[in-house]
Amino acid sequence: MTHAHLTPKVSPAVAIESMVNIVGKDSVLLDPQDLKSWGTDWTKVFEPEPLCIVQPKTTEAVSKILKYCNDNQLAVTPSGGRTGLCAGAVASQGEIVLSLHKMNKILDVDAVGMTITAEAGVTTEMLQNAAKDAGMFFPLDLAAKGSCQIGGNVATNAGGVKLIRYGGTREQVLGLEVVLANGEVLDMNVALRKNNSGYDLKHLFIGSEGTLGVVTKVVLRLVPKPKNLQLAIMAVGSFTDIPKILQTANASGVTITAFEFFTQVAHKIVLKHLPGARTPFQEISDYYVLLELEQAEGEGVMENLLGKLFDDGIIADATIAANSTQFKEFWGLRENITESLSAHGQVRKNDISLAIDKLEGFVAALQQMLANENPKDMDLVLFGHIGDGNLHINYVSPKSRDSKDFHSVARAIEEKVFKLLAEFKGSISAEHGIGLTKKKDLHFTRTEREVAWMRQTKKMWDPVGILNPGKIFDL
Ligand code: 2HG
Ligand code: ZN
Repeated sequence: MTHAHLTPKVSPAVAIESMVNIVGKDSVLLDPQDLKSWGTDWTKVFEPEPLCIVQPKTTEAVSKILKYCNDNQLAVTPSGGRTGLCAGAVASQGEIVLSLHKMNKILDVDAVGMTITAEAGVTTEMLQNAAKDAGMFFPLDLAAKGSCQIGGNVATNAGGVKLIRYGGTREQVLGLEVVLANGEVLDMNVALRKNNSGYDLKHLFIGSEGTLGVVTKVVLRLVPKPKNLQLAIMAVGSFTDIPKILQTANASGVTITAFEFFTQVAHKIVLKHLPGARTPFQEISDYYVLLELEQAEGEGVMENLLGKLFDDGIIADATIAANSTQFKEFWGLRENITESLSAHGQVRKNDISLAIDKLEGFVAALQQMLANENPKDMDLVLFGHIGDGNLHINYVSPKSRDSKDFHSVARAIEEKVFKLLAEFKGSISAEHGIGLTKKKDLHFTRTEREVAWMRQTKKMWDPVGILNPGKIFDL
């Protein structure tokens, strides 16, 4: 299988041999098991079928690989930690998977300029640890941090749990080195905080899902270590109270570092599947909010805020993490939702966003719509980075249910959700991207003219169309 617009000029065997000539035998994987696991991401709905997996160790090798593929019209799927949730790194049509995981060196930590420079295959957690060792903080934080790689974070403009305080990946990137489809190495690597000298091209590659170039090196900003972090988990009776908590917290002048929520059903599923998980509450509640904030030593900022929320009747119950073990436990109740849902059943995912002031109206309309639908054998699990207006909706059915039937029922509801979302001017993807799974829904969020300009942009940077073909939109 190949992509319709690409007619390879060489046979598969010759293409593989050429890859071996560039990176060596040890760095080209052909074993069926390897093809299966390196050819897919966490989406798991497409059958992986890559031609081979190539693992270069240098930018120069990436350049040679892309030049060869461009000259010979071979499709390439760039690959990071493969933790994506919309099939952006899936190779199901004979693509060459270009894995950056052997380019995994931290090149520099600058404590004065507060920057860190790394190759694309470095994991997010390695960056966090390196920043910590140097007395600073790398603020990108997501549940997949142990596996996902900074090149993939950049390519998908990953969001995560600290976006409310520090911004997403885009806000952390100061410089990039990118290899273009024709093999040209584009150096946009100057680590300046201010640089208004013409178009800032690096931003085009951030969030482009590997369709415009391959990220090989990244310069990121670091920030001072946050002050003494406080974490509270709150039980809330109605969704409408959640924006009120945010509003009260903002009005009291605290520095929020995370504001997450999940529903009762999400909580129950985590308690069932996460070994050792416990609920901090006596009574079950419809919604839970996790609030993390900074406070100076000895200040009672969190206590005061919770006191006010109780007095105003906004929250029903709350607990503050008393030590680092509890801190991890509370975060675990949120961060393990995705894995617990996968263990629990078959899952279809939405990752939507709305302006904060539209959240309440949208969720009320959504709940009304779902009450009318009342789908059999299906839970709709809501959670997410609600402080940024990012709502994850997961449709979950028992594993025993026929998968086709599950997806067709879930799809019918999903379409209604997207239509409603468009009325509220929201986005069908807040942070996970479009990849393969959400291509057909791009029109809910982007105008025809926007997509036309996206296509023009793609044609300019990758005229042959070898880079991650079929992702975001078809050519
Ligand atoms: C999270 O916020 C991730 O935990 C995954 O973005 C969300 O599984 C999901 O839908
Ligand atoms: Zn998320």
